[in-house]
Amino acid sequence: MTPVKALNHVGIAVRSIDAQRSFYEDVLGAAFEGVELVPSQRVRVAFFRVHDVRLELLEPTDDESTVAKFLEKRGEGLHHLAFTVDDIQARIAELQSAGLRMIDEVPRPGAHQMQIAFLHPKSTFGVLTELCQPRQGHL
Ligand code: CMX
Repeated sequence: MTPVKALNHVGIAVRSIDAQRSFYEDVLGAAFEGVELVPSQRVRVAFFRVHDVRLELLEPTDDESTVAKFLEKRGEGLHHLAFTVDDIQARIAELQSAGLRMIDEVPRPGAHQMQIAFLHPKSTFGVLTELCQPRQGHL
């Protein structure tokens, strides 16, 4: 199996980005990078950078968002881990042929103009896991 290249970001489900921003920015000293809407995922996402890793706060934009369901079921907290890969389509094929269950069999656009694909938590011992392929030369 081809190893992942790096931990790209940690996803954290939140009810309100505004309520938590000061903790990450002022208490932890992480660099705030901005907020982006990801309509396909029905989330508003805030990014904070700590060296080579981002923290991604995910706030649902409506009740149908998977993050809204997560908050209802489990409350606020860690939501997923995302790993950088080079050739996301090839990695998906490799994981599928090893018998892992993908949520996304075809990569789709995520935040930061990355191509992303999620593995199902039932195949990853309960940790929702994302593969992401950043644009050339970006984190
Ligand atoms: N981490 C671990 N397990 C999770 C989870 C998470 N973040 N979200 C859901 N699950 C678990 C549920 O607890 C449930 O487990 P049990 O069957 O043991 O109760 C199981 O997955 C299925 O959950 P569900 O509520 O029945 O079904 P959902 O409709 O919520 O779908 C999932 C679950 C994982 C398929 C869906 O949340 C998904 O497709 N997630 C990937 C996309 C996503 O999270 N996008 C937001 C991030 C945006 C971004 O980074 O760009």
